[in-house]
This record gives sequence, C-alpha cells and structure tokens, in this order.
Amino acid sequence: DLKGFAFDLDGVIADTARFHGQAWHQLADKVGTPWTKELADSLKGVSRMDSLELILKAGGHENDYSQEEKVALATEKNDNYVKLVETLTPADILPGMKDFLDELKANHYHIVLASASKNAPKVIKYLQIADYFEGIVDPAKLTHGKPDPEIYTEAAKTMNLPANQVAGLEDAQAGVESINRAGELSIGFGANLQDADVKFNSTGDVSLAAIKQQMSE
Ligand code: B16
Ligand code: MG
Repeated sequence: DLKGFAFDLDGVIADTARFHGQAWHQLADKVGTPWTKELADSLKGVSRMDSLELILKAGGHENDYSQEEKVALATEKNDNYVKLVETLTPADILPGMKDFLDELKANHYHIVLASASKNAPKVIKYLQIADYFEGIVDPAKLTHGKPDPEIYTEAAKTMNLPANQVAGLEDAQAGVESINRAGELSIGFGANLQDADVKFNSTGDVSLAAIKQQMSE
C-alpha cells in the first residue's frame, strides 16, 4: 500500500519548466547553439551543469570554454532564472496540484520534494506551499542526477518508507526512469512518458482515486 509521495517540482507542481527554458534559451543564443524543442525537452530534470554541457555539445561548443567560463555561464543562467522565480505567486501552482496536496495531507500520507533544483526551497516559498513537505531531498548532496535512482531512493529514506510504499510524480523521462529504477510507483504527467506506471495528460487529472483506478487496470 502506498504511504508516501515524492514530488518533482519543475513541471509537476509549478510551471517553472518554462522559466528554465527561457533562461537556457538565452544562454544557447549567447553560445550560438540553435534552440530546438528536442534540446529543451532533454534538459528537463537534468542538473544545472549537465544541462549546460548538453547545450554546448548540441552546438559543437563543448571544447570552447574553460571550466571557469562554464561555471560563469551557469551562474549567469541561474541569475536570470532566479529573477523569474521571484515573480512566482500561488497562482502559478499547476492545475490540481494544490487540491492533490490537500487530499494527501487530509489522508495522512507522507510528502517530500525530490527536485534536482537547488532553487526548490525558494520556489515552494514563493508558491506558499512549503508547509506541506516534511522534507526536501538536497540535490547538492547527491552523487548522481536523474535518471539515476539516487534522488528517489533518498526521498523514500527521508519518509522512512520502503520503496514499494512510495510513489514519485514526474514530468520528465529522466525522472520517470529514476523512480522506476528506485523500485517506486511512477506517476507521469504529459506526453512521451511511456515508461510511467500511471499516466495523466495533465496535472489537473490527478487524485488518489484516479491513481488507484489505473493501478487496478
Ligand atoms: P537548478 P526538477 C530540475 O528540476 C529542472 O527540471 C531542470 O530543468 C533544472 O536544470 C534542474 O532542476 C536544476 O535546477 O539550476 O535550479 O539547480 O524537474 O527535478 O524539479
Ligand atoms: Mg520536472
């Protein structure tokens, strides 16, 4: 039986994926990498420095910058991203997510955040939902990013639950793979997430009943 839920943040709770996209797009223009939908999608759930490497590689620029210059580029992207985050309000919570958090809380489920973003505490503060979470997995303490299972394994540990009592919610392929490899139930939002155990087209469709319905099919 499920006892805990681990939430991805960007693209699941908040529409910050478009902010990351906007800030990376600016960076791609700067280094001369063409911005495509495929490139944008490949960055979802991927850490800041790994995202930068993917953008440089996509334009054949991986050897054009020193490590120091790469850190400066990533910092510039993050400064732009943080400016956008500071405009967030509770109205930017994705459809259905506040209700779902309320439903989980009312039914005494454990709730933790499993975001690859170092800005996650800031984002949930601006969305005014920090109180729902009993823990936030610190991505700075992880050795491997999504799709490695580490972040979702840590999430289960934070809740003191075995993997088979935990569900993870994700909008990205890398994240769904991470949940599956951690041995947890994967709940995917959006298209192209064939590997998710439970699938919803939109965040607005999620509820405990809808999840149980798909699990019994
Ligand atoms: P930061 P998630 C991920 O968050 C984003 O999807 C990804 O686009 C971003 O690069 C990554 O966090 C790192 O974010 O630069 O703020 O540390 O989807 O795992 O909640
Ligand atoms: Mg995400």
